Amino acid sequence: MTHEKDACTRGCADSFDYDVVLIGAGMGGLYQLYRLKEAGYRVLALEAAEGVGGVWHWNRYPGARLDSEAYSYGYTFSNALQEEWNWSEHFAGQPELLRYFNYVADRFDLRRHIRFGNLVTAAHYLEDEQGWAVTTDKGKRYTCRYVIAAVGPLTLPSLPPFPGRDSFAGETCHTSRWPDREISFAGKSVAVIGTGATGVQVIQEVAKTAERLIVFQRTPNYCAPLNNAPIAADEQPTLKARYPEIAAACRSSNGWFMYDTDPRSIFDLADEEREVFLEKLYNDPGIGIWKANFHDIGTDEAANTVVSDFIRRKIRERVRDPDVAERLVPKTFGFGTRRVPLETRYYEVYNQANVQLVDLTETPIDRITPTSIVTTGDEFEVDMIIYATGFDAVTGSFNRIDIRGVGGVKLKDRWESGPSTFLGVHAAGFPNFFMPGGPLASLGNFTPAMEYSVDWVMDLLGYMRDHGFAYVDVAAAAEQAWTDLVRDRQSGLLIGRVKSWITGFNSNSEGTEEFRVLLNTGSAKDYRQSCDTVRRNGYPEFEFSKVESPQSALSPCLIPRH
Ligand code: N01
Repeated sequence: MTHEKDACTRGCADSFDYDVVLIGAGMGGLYQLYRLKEAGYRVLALEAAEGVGGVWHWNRYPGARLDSEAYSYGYTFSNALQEEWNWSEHFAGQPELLRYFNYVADRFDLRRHIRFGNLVTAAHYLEDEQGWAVTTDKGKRYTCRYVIAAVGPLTLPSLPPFPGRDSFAGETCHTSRWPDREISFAGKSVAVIGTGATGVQVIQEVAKTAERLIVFQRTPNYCAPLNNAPIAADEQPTLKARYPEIAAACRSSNGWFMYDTDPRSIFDLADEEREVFLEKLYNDPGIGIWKANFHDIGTDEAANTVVSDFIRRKIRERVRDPDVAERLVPKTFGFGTRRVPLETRYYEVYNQANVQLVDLTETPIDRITPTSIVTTGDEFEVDMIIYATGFDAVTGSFNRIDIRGVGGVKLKDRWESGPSTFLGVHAAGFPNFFMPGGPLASLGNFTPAMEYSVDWVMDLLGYMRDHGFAYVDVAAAAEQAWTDLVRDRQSGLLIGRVKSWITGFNSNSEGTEEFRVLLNTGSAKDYRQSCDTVRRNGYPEFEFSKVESPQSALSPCLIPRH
């Protein structure tokens, strides 16, 4: 175990190596790092990957692409950045996003604060020092006053434990660990397992060149067109003039998107008007069909059925073979109660002669052999298997770290029957530990949501600095009340009754056979209101204290330089 300390050039008396150890240099982590650096904290970011970008670093699979408008997903903290960066498409692809995050890292000189290739394995609270010790898989150990875990909700891949899985002799890829090299599908028989948002994107791409594509589907989804288009050079100025308005819309909407739920009931409209409304959303760019739809489709079965039937009809119109179409039509849950994948000619793929759909509800996968996938109905010889099987979502990225708070209590144990937090950021008994965008926080369009959450953390740190505090913990009662509130909110929504990663399913790991509340699936407006009230009232749910011994005195480095 080696020990490193960032040299403080301003004569700080703190015994910690850093003021803050930040875990993760993805989209949220980079913004957090920028804010900490600007505020004068001595910060070290630890990142498992060899580069920045988080999901956009790992999910390099062909077809990976945004489905929120790029200019609503890009950072808003710097006008200069917004002016300099021109998005080439309304819904940018993974290579462009990765370039963007690398540009941000360089533009704001963030890279020198990041140690890449360091997977954090443990974070232990040091009760005497009121700080933390963080260790990595490279044998490094760092001490700090605060830990900020920006580990992302969709980080840890979920791989089905099919018998014989590792015996497969051909190439195997999980979409979220796609290798950084060109993979050709030409002349190959390729299997894709999984038809979530990722599966849909990768299937569209593989179908273009594979000799044969076999899609193994367990649950069909309600997919809707992305309607992407390039952004012409002469469109940029008009678009950029709208950036402040777009940012404001994201920060005031229900799902952090640039459009908002329609406050009317679906039944306020006559049948023909409703059809025109839905048709428009279906043909508009982006995820408006889900996020700008009538408010009651998320709570009322009858309202939801109208939209579900609309999308079902579209699927049947687009897929030529009626038997295949029926297998692609969701029947056991309503529209928008699972994540709606956005697609580009996804359904037309099933009209191609080189594509075959295997319905795993009829014939489940029995085993994998060195050359094939064997279902209970058939054997499929393949050259390559692509697992688009999702993530151990939200808690997975925390649970893989040995996080211990006061009294050595493990966060993983505390969350055994589901995560419990205050505002998604704080856990009682884990002082000076923050999780921007963590479990039970409000997520949707990720960057605006993360910017809000990071700003929340910075405001709290600023409050502490202003009052000379160096210790903060949230009251257990406040955590419980928030957890109950989020559970209540979810139980009133149709989404809370359907199995998906959002409700804690599909992690292919043990102990996930019951519904869980992982995120604040209620309105982001309510979420912001809750956070704003706590801040405005002076954080009454928190316990603060000043440092107890001169040894652990507040570092002068916590005093901002400007
Ligand atoms: O993961 P998923 P994802 N046997 O969990 C199937 C974001 N995202 O990576 O539905 C057979 O949704 C599983 O089947 P079932 C977005 O938020 C964003 O696709 O559990 N099949 C399902 O079909 C999204 O929601 C973008 O029955 C198995 C699939 O694998 C989130 O990431 C793009 C199986 C997993 O679907 C996760 O999406 C992509 C098994 N044992 C993703 N285990 C953007 O556009 C799992 N499956 C920005």
